[in-house]
Amino acid sequence: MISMEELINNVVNGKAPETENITQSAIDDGVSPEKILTDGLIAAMEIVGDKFKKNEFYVPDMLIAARAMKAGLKILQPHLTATGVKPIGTFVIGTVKGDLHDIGKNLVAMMMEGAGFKVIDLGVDVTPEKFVAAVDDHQPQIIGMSALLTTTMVNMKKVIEALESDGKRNSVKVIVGGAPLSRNYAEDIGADGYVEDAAGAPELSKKLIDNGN
Ligand code: B1M
Repeated sequence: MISMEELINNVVNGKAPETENITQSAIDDGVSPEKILTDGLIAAMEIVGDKFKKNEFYVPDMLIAARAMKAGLKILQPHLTATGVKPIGTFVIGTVKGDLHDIGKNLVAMMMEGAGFKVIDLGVDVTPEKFVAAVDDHQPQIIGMSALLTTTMVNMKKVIEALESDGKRNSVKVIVGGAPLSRNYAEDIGADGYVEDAAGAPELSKKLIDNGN
């Protein structure tokens, strides 16, 4: 039986092929995808972050750990997302300008897809102009923004302001998330909702769509 400790060690040490194999073995052993995600992959990134803070890890170490985590996520993806479901709405997501962290954003995208949303992923380092253009192009019900840095979370407000000055703010709900954020911060910048983890994004989005009708 695969242990979560083994999975964590391989992610922390940036071993992508091993992470992929262990994730697959855990699935084969009947471990739930949610447990593998939370107690394995996400737990590993917390350790990586702590090591970075203590100067035991540097940027390249974070990068290879992220690559290993993504290898595990690739195996988990089909187990976390449903297929063939008629879209219940369109969701545009991106990591805000200046920010290159994409694992949390990718997870939110996966969860939303799994819940039956059509997902348009704008990627990382997304400018306010790109978010506004995506509203024109895709007419989403919800926009999601992710930020992992205290220096970039301020750019979420700029997106909301850009939507306002373009007359689009009332046509779309905005949800935000990411480690440095809080519910208060989300309210302060005028977002419609905040969720602490990716798993909460579909429920919040459905609630916002229902309230909007
Ligand atoms: Co960076 N990094 N990083 N990093 N990195 C953090 C975020 C940091 C906390 C590390 C630390 O100091 N302990 C720190 C930020 C400090 C701060 O501002 N408070 C930091 C720093 C400083 C930096 C650089 C500035 C380092 C440097 O260059 N000196 C640099 C910035 C680059 C840039 O973006 N411009 C940098 C670079 C990088 C890498 C590129 C090397 C790499 C990212 C690779 C990638 O994403 N492809 C990286 C990594 C891997 C991390 C840590 C270790 C892990 C992040 C992660 O993927 N976590 C991170 C430390 C940590 O978080 N423990 C750290 C797992 C992921 C699942 O969690 O993204 O939080 P997270 O998503 C969560 C929730 O936040 C939520 O759902 C997820 C859980 O279900 N969520 C949402 C996220 N977005 C959401 C949106 C929603 C809803 C929920 O709705 C729309």
